[in-house]
Formats: sequence, structure tokens, C-alpha cells
Amino acid sequence: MTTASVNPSRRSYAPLARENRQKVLKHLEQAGITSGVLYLTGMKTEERKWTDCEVPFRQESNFFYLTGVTEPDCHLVIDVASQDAHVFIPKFSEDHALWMGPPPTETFIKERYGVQHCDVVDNIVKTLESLKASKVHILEQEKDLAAIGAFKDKIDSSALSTAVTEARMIKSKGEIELMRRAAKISGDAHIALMKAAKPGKDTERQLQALFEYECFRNDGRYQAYTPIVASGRNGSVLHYIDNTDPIAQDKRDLLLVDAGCEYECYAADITRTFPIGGKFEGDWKTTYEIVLSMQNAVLAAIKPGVEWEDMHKLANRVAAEGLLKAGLIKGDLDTLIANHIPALFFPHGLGHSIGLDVHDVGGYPKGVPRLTDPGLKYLRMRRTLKPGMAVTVEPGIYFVDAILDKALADSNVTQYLDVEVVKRFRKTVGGVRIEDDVVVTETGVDNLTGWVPKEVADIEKVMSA
Ligand SMILES: [Mn+2]
Repeated sequence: MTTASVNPSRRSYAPLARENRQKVLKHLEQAGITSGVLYLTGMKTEERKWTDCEVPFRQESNFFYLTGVTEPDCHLVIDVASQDAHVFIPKFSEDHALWMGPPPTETFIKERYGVQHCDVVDNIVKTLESLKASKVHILEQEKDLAAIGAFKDKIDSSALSTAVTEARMIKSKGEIELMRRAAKISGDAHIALMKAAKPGKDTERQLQALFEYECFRNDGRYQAYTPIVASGRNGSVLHYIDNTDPIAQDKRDLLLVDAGCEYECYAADITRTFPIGGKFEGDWKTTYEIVLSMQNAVLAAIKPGVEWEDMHKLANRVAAEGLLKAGLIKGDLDTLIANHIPALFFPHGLGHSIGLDVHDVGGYPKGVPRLTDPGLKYLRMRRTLKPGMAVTVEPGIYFVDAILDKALADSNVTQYLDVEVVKRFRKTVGGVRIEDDVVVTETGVDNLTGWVPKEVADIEKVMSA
């Protein structure tokens, strides 16, 4: 067993992939599918346009879920009746070994990934013939059917996507441990940033570099998404990824860091917001404490049977209470909520499912539409929570120019605002977001990232050390 393209010391995903295949086949069985084959194409080698410069390879998530295979350009056939998995690898050219080291052999693939069969891609049709594949079940989004020849006429995309999605929604113990590892690496990197950040020192980019360095050196090779490192008013841009500004001079200003790495393809997605000088003060502290109370209320309320949109509404109500108390908005609580006033400051959804993808599959089951209310319309998930679901809880309060310019020009809205107070906050406070990754348990949540400091005293302690 020799290959340079795979690190043999890497832990094997094989037992998990086997469990995942069984789970998907069970969902298919419940949908009445007991014969035929499943066919998936893996991620292909990609190059920068018009060059031979390869883009770093990361396996497609569904393919990884069913195989654990981390080599590019592979295909998968699963025989539904026997549950046998057939992985197909490219035919490597003679000089592959010169550039890339010895290619993986068929024996290596079978042993490494615990699959029953391995062959070269050219033999897919032959295998489908020998399996007498009556139907070829593919994912809805599958476009690449060149390798299955005449079996194209037997494709059926009506069931596999839902089966894989429903399987991926409920995380197994093994998956949760991989997510916990991604969370640990990412959380430690967040703490490194809290310790390194100083007023007027470094740029957002340099702190992003520190985050990625900390992840990379601890086996989090890939970021799950581009890190957001937003100083001061940049925190009001929800997906700020420029990360080019210098860190604020004013020690009271906030730094919002939304970043997480992958471990074995599983994502972490963590946001922490902290004062650049290490001590929360004034309007910045007021804003922070509103968001913290929003998050704590939701974390205490999550349990099986709860509707995700109700968790958003809970966060929204706590936001309204906090904004009222801070004097930013005025009026009767229910009237403010009915008129969507808190959504001016909490304009996005509460969170999303997370797993192999940072915005994981399955947010909207078939037939479930998006809601239309401000804030709620951006909710990335509408589901009844069940044990094993993994979601992010990421409330925020922001002072967004685009929203407030419109609001302040509309007397229907300004009747609910203390305009002077809103203007004062907006001048200095960008935004606050606090985000944790939690798994729903039988009784509540297993917070994978709750240990990363977020209480005011805990952040101040870490930053003063
Ligand atoms: Mn998120």
C-alpha cells in the first residue's frame, strides 16, 4: 500500500461513511426504493481559468458523506439491494508519479475507505451492466452523466436528494465529534485573536492571517468560509470580507470576528465581538449586552419539538426589550414588534443548519416556503428541531447605513425611534454578533463552542491576560 497523495496517518472516515450509506438507504427504503443503483460524481480537479494552476481540492460534501474519499475525479455507485459501494478512480497517466507521487491503487482505496469494490472510471458502464441497474438514482443537481453512457436513459432524480439531505440533517455521534474538533481548533484561534488585538496595531487582514495560521497549524487546513474580521463601523456590513482596514485606534471600538475552519470537511462557524482595548464601555457595551441576552434566551429555549422560526421570534422579542431599555426605540413592545422595528437592528435570520457545509443542506424541506416578514425572510431554515440537528445561534444588533437612512427618512418609522440616540450609536457602533454552534439533544443543547469566551467578564479576563 503505497501512495504519496494520501496521508496514511489521517484518521479513517470509513466507519462513518458506512453508517451514512446505511442511513441514506434506509431513507430510500422508506420512500419505497429497494432496487437500482445510486450514482454520484465526486469533485473534479479544478484549475484557475486558462492556466494549469490547480485550485486546492476539497471533496464535494455529499460524496464525502457517502465515501470519505478525499481524492479528486472519483465516481460512486451504490447497489441498493446489496448495499455494496463501488468507487471508481481515474486511470492515472504514466507520469503522474513523477509530479504527484505514486497514485492510489484500487487495493488502497478499498482498504482505506472500507468500500467493497474499486475500479477505474472507464469501467462504470460495465459495472452498471453487471448489476443489471434498472434505475440510476442521482442527485437533483447532478449534471455530469458522461461516464454512465446509455444508462442516462434510466436516471431518476426524484428521491436521492431528499434521502441524503434528511440523513445529513441528523448528525451521528461520530459526526458530532468531528464538528467538536472543528469547533475546538476555531475557538482556540478566536482566543488567539482576542489576545493579539490591540488598538491601532495591525490590520484586519493581519488578524485574519493569525486566525488562519492558528487553524492551519492545528489541522484545520481549510476555512469553512472566508473569515470576517471587521473593525469598528465595518461590523455593520453583515458579510464584510474585505478585511483591509487598520484596526481602530479607539480602544472602545469593537472588533467583530466571524470565522471557522473545517476539520475532516466538517465546519465550525463562530462569531465573537470584543472591544479592541479589552474593556467593554458605553454604547458598545450596551449593544453587546442586548445581543448576549438574545443569544442566552434562545440557547435556554432550544429543545426538541421547538420551531426554529419561533427561536428567531424569541431573539427578536428580547432584542426589542433591550433596545427599549437602551432608549433606542420607544413605544409599546408588541406594537414595536408588529411594526418590525427590532428588525431594523436585527435584520438577518437567527441561524442555520451546519455540518459538512457551513450553511448545511436541508434548511427548507420540500414544500416549506420562506416567510416574508423583515428579518424572518432571511431565515435559512424552517424546521421543527429534533435531537441530532446542528444549528448556529447567531443573533446580532447592527447600525446599518442602508437600513437607517431609509428608516430615519420615514415618519412612520421614526415615531418608534429616539432619533438622536440612534444617530449617536450609529456614529461609533458598527455591529455586534455572537454565534455558537449547537447540537440539539433530548433535553436542550450541546453547545460545541460555548466555551469560547463571550460573557463580558470572560472576554475582559482573556484580553487582560
Ligand atoms: Mn453562521
